[in-house]
Amino acid sequence: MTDQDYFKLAVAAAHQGLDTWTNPQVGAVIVKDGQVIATGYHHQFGQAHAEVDALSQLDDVADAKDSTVYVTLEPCSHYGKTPPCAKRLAEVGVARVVIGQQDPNPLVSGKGIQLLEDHGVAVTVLNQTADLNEAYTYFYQHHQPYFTLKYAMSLDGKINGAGMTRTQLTSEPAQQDVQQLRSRQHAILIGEHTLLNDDPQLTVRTRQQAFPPIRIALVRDANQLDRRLKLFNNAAPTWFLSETEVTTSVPENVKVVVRPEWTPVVISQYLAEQGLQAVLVEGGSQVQAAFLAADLVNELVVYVAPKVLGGAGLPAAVGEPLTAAFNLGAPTITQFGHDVRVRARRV
Ligand code: AOF
Ligand code: ZN
Repeated sequence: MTDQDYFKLAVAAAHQGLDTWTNPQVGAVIVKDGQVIATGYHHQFGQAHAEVDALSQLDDVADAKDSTVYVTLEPCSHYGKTPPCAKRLAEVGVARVVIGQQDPNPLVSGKGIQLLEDHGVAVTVLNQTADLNEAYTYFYQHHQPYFTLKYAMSLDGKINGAGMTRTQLTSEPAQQDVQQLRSRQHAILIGEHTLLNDDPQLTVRTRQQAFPPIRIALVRDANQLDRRLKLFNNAAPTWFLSETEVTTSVPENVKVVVRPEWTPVVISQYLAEQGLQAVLVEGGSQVQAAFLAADLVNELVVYVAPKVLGGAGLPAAVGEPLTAAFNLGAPTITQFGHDVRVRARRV
């Protein structure tokens, strides 16, 4: 087995951590004399980091002496919720650490590697984890959330049929995929029109999450909202970004934040301040266009259903003019039942 082979095992372990919100997914594998002697990962926000989880799998921690540790992210150097992992690895006497990427978090960045090297541990950085923790890395590099725009549309580019009710465009397999997509987000954001028209639940129904995504709706006046709207239920936290001060009391899971105007740039700044790294924008067409126009969209996930709705007045996927059209990178295309998913990233 090569470094690459062992490293792949660490990446696979990292993917098992589904509740790390808003910490990174990290996996670690300890190898000695060509044998994997322990595998670990970061299970949940606030719990043991991957390296320490792997060490805890050993009957005797002394077995880690002179081993090589493959870890997807630079071991940490700070006292946070747990003591520094780089120090722990040095203390148990590991000979070498192979790292997927340097930690973009300034608390750690480069300092974990330095600490290991200062203690005589050999370090190799592979720079190979672009797909893991994409939003985490983007957030620390750009100081704003990684926004994914998601919508479903007909073959003629419409997101809703006539009338004021929601049109179900895609079928069950695509809807299941949306649940997967939602489950990886820190927040799901919608505009007022979608809130009032669709009354969505915006929850992840496929699995119980320790930290479900925060449901965020843009509203002109939170006082005017009908308390029977599903976002008022306690299935997940809800934030209303309101342009009018609230004078009425709201349930415990609901927070109202007031600004004179919630433009995409103001929203992005606020959500970044709140530490939200991955935000899904789920409509409707004006909000989608506004985020595209503000050049804040990192990725588009578009489900195309084999339907033609027609109608000049129906809402289009991007409902407002964009000042500048732009190209995206090569898409990945996946079929879900009769529907097609197109995923494309900004380049
Ligand atoms: C993790 N899990 O396996 C590793 C992390 O909030 P704390 O104290 O748990 O620290 C979070 C930071 O620790 C995180 O941003 C990253 O810089 C570093 N490494 N974090 O949650 C892990 N290795
Ligand atoms: Zn750590």
